[in-house]
Amino acid sequence: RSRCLIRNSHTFVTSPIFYANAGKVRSGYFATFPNLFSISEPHIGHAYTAVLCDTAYRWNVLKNSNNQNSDSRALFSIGTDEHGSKIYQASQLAKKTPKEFCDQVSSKFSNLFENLNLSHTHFIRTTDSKHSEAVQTFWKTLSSNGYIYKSSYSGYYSITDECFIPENEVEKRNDKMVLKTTSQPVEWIEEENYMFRLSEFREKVKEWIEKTDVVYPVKYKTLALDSLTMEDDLSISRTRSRLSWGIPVPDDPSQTIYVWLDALVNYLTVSGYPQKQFVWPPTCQIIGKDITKFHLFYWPAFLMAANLSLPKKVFIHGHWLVDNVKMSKSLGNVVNPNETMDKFTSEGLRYFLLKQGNPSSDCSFSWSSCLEMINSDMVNNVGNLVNRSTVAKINKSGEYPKVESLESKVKEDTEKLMEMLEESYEKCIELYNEMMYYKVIEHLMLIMKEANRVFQLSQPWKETNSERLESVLYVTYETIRVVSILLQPITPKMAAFCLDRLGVKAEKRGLADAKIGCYSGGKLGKDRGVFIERIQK
Ligand code: ME8
Repeated sequence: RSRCLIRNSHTFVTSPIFYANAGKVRSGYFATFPNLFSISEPHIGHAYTAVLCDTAYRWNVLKNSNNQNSDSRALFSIGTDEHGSKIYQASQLAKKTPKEFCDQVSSKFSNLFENLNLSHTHFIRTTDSKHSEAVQTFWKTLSSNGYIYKSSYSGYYSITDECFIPENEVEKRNDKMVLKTTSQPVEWIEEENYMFRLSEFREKVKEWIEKTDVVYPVKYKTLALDSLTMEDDLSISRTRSRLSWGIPVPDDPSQTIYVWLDALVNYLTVSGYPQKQFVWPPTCQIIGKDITKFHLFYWPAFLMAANLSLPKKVFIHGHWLVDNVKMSKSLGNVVNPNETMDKFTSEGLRYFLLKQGNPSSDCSFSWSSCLEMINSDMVNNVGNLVNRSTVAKINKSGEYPKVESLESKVKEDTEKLMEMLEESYEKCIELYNEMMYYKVIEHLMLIMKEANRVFQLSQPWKETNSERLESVLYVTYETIRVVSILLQPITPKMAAFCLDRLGVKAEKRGLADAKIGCYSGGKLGKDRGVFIERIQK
């Protein structure tokens, strides 16, 4: 069947799908979960991945608000990864059927995403029937293109990571074979199953990683290239008697499809595949560094084998620690994002994760730095200025003034601020495109700081000269307006609150409006008090 792919300038951002037991052990940072915190709760690292994806997506939508001709199709997918031995075992421990167990954990993730105010267009579960259909069609394509064969396979398998482990990465400890790096047990598997001709793609994938700028930030190129070294062909099925919780191989129900093949195809399922038309390829796939091999070796190899185009960008991020130490059961320090939001609000948590989160390194969560950051940036730097400059006592007419030329004293005082504002448009576009959100925030907060300084210096509450007062208010509102428009992908609710207060209409919040002087003024919006109260220790 011929397929018509859509290859225009669509936006298609993907998040990894989260294991429905939420408890993967990650290179030393996350051991198992503490008693207080059940094994099936999403944690702060998951919240970070999700918020990063949401901001990438919101940025692309904002950017395209400038471009009338751009393809309006915009997809953002996220969801839960529900098949495999690990989930099956977790369901047994919880004394539930695998489906009941997955329903419960999956809804915890979808609640978290709602609380975080994510704007995803697709929430996928790998137990959806539409997904089984996509996986089986994809399998048949790989098979008819000659990349699948049957063979007897033997090797070590890690259930925690759901992948095969080469012999040089395991060792015997207390009579048990374990992974050298994480001490997780591995099991020996010997069975007939289906193999994918992965080795045929190694060179092509290597060239793709080396010659394009698909891997971002660039420092992760080495990690991506290192992950290409070890594999021979890849076993892509298990006998059904050993693994029944998964999608059956088409035309051979005695075998179950390997969970990573199943999971990776989720990106195709949400695109509309295997229908005639589907949105392809993803424009930005965001992943944590621990799943690099799967996304930058297996995935492009599968796509090449199926004659489908490769993702345009794969963005990799580091891991979260707590107070600079690993989260672990013994330390009892795993951070639950819902508890964090109870204290700091969802916008507060989004803001903290994106400001503290430098994708190129591991990041540290701390309650005290979260509190300080929110109080100093969101409450003081942004919130206070919005309130102080809009109160009726200072702005008696309730108008957003339109000033053609600034009063001379104000002009002098705001020279630096105006310069910063003028630069901010290009600068933020560049930083957003690089997905360096913490730098966007730093940049915008410096502008707000300068606006606060000027406001304080001008003492508008004492001002009797109306021209001067109008000029100060004008510059202050322009700063808040431009900064808020540019903050929309990061803290959408706070940005909307500020823009509402200034009376800026919804259709005047596009990227093109984020320039000083392009607003025609008007009535301020209602005074709705403060956006976020000072957070107490
Ligand atoms: O790997 N800090 O699922 P997962 C930052 N189902 N990010 C973290 C983190 C931490 N401490 N812990 C986890 C899987 N993550 C597969 C994906 S996609 C086809 C299948 C991130 O629930 C992790 O890096 O173990 C990954 O990107 C995401 O959460 C899901 O992890």
